[in-house]
Amino acid sequence: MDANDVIDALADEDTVSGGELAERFGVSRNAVWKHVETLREAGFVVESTSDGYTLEKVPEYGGLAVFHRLRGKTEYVGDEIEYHETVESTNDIAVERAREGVDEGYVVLADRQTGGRGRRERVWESPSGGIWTSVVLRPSFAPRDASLVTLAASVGVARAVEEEGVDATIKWPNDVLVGDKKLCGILVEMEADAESIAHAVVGIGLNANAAPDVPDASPTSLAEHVDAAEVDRGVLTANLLAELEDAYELGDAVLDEWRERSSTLGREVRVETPNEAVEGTAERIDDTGALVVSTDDGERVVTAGDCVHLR
Ligand code: BT5
Repeated sequence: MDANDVIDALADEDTVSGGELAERFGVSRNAVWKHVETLREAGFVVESTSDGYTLEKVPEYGGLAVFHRLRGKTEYVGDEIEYHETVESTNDIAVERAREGVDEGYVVLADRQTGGRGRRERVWESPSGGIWTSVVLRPSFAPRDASLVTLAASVGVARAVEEEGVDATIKWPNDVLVGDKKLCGILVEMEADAESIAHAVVGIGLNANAAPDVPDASPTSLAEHVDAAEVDRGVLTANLLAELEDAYELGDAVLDEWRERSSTLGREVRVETPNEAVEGTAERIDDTGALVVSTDDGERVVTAGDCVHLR
């Protein structure tokens, strides 16, 4: 039994006594009380009367708050959410947990990162107010289809943003944009051998309530595009995790939805790969997620790089 079980019980029933919970989970009343205290420390208001415990208020953010909002929306993503106020990088922690053997769907969430990472060791600004999270997945598909994880993540984020009433598009490979500004970046880190993927850590950074100052980029936050003064990060994170699981479950069918949501296809682009820059029209993505660019010298297939939308 843990605090998540108490959340489940209190969310389903108006009032539950400590004795009943103790019996249900085969633990002592004192153990139940300790879990209730954990909830209170996390900002839950739990009334205690002679009839038992009643959940009066759920805090806006935190691991348990997101767990509460996620109930019933997923099969396995978010069953366990490790929350920290401040971390260097949620991806670092999630990779460590994945190596330790946590189950698929384990989530690391932080209010703020001091060493957030982008691709190619770039800095990801992660002040308080954003959503900084990493999910451990254990894909059963072959390593050559690994990019499906990345594509699914961007589709999941775009859907969750849409549920806030904001149109988002995906810039190849997996930036989520509002207009032409970057709302969200995704960093997937995998460990695989020739036959199978041991784990994939999907790191998602979404500027919810504040767009940090990034001199070399033009970030935006979701708050800039909604009517309310603030985005409810608890609700948004829960929706995001639910949509991530759903998009991931699509397997290669996610390619079609990615194409529909893409603002890159059909555009003039410059893709900077580690070795060169490829300029032309973004024609399509192939079944491995690679971008096919039609250039003056014919078609080029780009598997990784930074894409700039030219016009
Ligand atoms: C990405 O890299 O877009 C992937 C970002 C992944 C961040 C998440 S947060 C949770 C998890 N834990 C981590 O440590 N990382 C993941 P890339 O495509 O390389 O873009 C990086 C570039 O985006 C930087 O060089 C800046 O120009 C710009 N940038 C930095 N912070 C930003 C922000 N908060 N919003 C928008 N753009 C930003």
